[in-house]
Amino acid sequence: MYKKIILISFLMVCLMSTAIARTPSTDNASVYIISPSHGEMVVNPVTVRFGLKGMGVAPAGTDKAKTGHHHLLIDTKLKSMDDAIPKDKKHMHFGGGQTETTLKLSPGRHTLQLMLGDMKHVPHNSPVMSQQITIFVE
Ligand SMILES: [Cu+2]
Repeated sequence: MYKKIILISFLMVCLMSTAIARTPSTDNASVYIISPSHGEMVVNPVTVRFGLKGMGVAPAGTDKAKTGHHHLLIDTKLKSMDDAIPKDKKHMHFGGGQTETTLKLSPGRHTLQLMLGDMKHVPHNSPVMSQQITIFVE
């Protein structure tokens, strides 16, 4: 019984320490998609421009307060704010500090959302993310 309580306490401390480890964002931080705009009809290749206020852009791995790098979520939403952002076709990382990208998307409806991540690709506390916008590709 005691062993169980100790184990559960230990696991809770582990969970709390990962939450504490998240990098703080600034109160006035906001990230937004400059273009395209919500509801816009676009043609390939689609250039997406990233906007950031209240914090700075720094390449991945840079240990500097109030900075992060952009992530573009395509047709998906982030499931966890406590883990590193996945790296795949739907979760693009701009670890070089890029502030725009050019995509080739299949014709039809797509969603885009920007998410700032810290030097280890983990969302800040509180998370800095844009509205999810919908675009239509011809
Ligand atoms: Cu990243």
